[in-house]
Amino acid sequence: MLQIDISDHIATLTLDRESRRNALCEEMVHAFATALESFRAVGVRCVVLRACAGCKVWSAGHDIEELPAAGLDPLAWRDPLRKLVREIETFPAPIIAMIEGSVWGGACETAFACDLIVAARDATFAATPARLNVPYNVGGLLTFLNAANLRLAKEMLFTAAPIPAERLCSLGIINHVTDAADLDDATYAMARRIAANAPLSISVMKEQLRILAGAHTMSPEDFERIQGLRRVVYNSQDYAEGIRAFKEKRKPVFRGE
Ligand code: YXS
Repeated sequence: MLQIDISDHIATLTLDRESRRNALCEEMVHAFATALESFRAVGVRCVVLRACAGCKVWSAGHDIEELPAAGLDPLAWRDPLRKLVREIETFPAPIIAMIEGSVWGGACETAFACDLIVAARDATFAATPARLNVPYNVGGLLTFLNAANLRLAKEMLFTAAPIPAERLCSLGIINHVTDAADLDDATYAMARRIAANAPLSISVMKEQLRILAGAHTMSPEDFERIQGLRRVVYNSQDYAEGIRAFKEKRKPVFRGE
C-alpha cells in the first residue's frame, strides 16, 4: 500500500493501492505512521508524499468502506484520517505533497496538511463531505481554513467540485504547479534545498507554525454546540444514504433528514 525510499536525507512515500484508487484505509495509515517513525530515527530532513507516476487518481480520500454506520462520529479522534493529518503536522521535518491526478475528500485535507504542495498543472482537488453528507470535524475544517481562505473553503466544501491546481496556485493555496513532465524535478529540487538547510531551525519553525495556526480560542459551549450539530448529520438518514449510494454506485438522494 506504501512504497518507501530514502536517499540523501530525503524520504519518499508513494501511495500504492491503485485497486482502491489509493483510498486512505487504516492499514495504509498505520504503515504511514510506522514509516515516519523510521524516518525520524534516521534524521530524514524532508519527506515527499506522492502516488505512482502517471496516476489518474492521487487518492480517493478516506476509505468509505471504513466509515462507521450512522450514529457514530465518522471523523473522531482515532479515525485513520485524523491520525494521518496529525502525523503529518507533527513530523519534525517538512513534508511536500507531490500531486498528479485527482485528489478527493480526506486526501484533499491530507495534501493541505502537508507543509508544501507541488502539483501537476492538470491536477484537481475536490473536498467531498457534502457529496456524502459527512459532518467534517473541527480540526479538519481548520486545516482547510489555514490552507485556504474562508471564501474558497466554503466554495470547495459546499460545491464538492474538483478545483484545478492552477487556480489554487494562483490563490496561494498550492506552492507550485508544473507540467507533469517536470513535477519530479521541481519537487526534489525543493526537497534538496530544504534538506541542505539547518534541520533544527526548520523543525522548530514547523512546530511553532503548527501551534500558531491552531491557536483558536473556543468556549466549551461553542465546542459542544458544534459537536451537537455534527451529531445531527451523522445520525441522519442522509448519512446512511450517502454511504449506501456510493456502495451501490448510484447518485445519492438526500432529503435533508
Ligand atoms: O468497484 P470496486 O470494488 O472495483 O471498487 C472501486 C471503488 O469502490 C473503489 N473506491 C473506493 N473505495 C473506498 N473508498 C473510496 N474513497 C474509494 N474510491 C474508490 O475503488 C475501485 C475503483 O473505483 P472507480 O471504479 O470508481 O474508479 P474510477 O477511476 O472510475 O473513479 C475514481 C474516482 C476517485 C473518481 C471514484 O472512485 C470516486 O469518486 N471515488 C470516491 C471519491 C470520494 O468521494 N471520496 C471521499 C471519501 S470520504 C472522505 O474522504 C471524507 C470522509 S469526506 O467525504 O468528509 O471528505
